[in-house]
Amino acid sequence: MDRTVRLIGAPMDFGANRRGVDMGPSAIRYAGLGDELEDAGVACTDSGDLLIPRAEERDPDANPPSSGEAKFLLEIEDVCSRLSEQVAEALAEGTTPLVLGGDHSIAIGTMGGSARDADLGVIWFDAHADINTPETSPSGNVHGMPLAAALGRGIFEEMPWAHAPRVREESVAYVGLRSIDDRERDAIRDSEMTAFTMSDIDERGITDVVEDALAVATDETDGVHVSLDLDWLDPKAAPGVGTPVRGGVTYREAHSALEAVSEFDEREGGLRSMDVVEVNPILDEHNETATLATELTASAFGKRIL
Ligand code: Z70
Ligand code: MN
Ligand code: MN
Ligand code: MN
Repeated sequence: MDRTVRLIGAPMDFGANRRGVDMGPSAIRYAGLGDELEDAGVACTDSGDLLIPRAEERDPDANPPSSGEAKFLLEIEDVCSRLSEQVAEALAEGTTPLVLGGDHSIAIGTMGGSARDADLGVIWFDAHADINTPETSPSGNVHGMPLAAALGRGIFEEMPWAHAPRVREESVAYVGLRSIDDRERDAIRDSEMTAFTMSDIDERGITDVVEDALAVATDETDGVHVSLDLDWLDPKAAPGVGTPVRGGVTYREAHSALEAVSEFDEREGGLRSMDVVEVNPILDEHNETATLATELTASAFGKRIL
């Protein structure tokens, strides 16, 4: 396939309460992402990193009262607005944006740019639902809110910068949920989103679940955004994440899932954008989690054993 992937680093940790994910883009590049992608048969260009202020220089609570309890929301707005421009530009130039996080709040920018000129389906590989709003969040951490922001839920309705204009609830599928707040559970039940939990994977196997998720995300859309939070995996496979949650997918299941993404892509040409988030090199062991992030990304873009 003639594809050029454009790497965009977003070394931002404003959305998480554990420092360290700002080093994710370096760790992932150091693990050899460019070479892995070339092995997968795609060309790769690198736009470098977005410039991000240091959290130490900022006041997490310097938000207008209208933004509620969301820490560093002004900084996140600034970074995600710039990211959204770069993602839209990459697509306009015929390349596929691959955004390296950073915490999961960067997905607000990726989806915003990717859904500007296309109806976008979303597959959310994550232990967490990330559907809190500033009103429902127990922590105030925006990495628990990016899907709510993109969909304009709650107070985010009044923040157009956060919206992914052409993502509909019906086109969003979660895969691998296992840590959901009560109010998030209610939000999912009252929504049109599709949620596959770890129990679904236990019962049906990863391949079937991912096929169903792809069917949801491709139905009446122009392309799919894949958001890969490394805490989706079991901490045994991915120790270097801010909030490890036991009972996640295995190394093999993760590979099959992302290979299924690329097989669909070969059939329909529909992987439009991707982000890889929440790698925390400070908590990692010998860059294992960044290396895994690299391998899984290569799988999504078509790398095979044989
Ligand atoms: C919880 C919250 C969370 C990580 C997202 C946790 C959110 N639901 N944690 N990603 N690692 O605070 O909103
Ligand atoms: Mn997440
Ligand atoms: Mn998560
Ligand atoms: Mn692979």
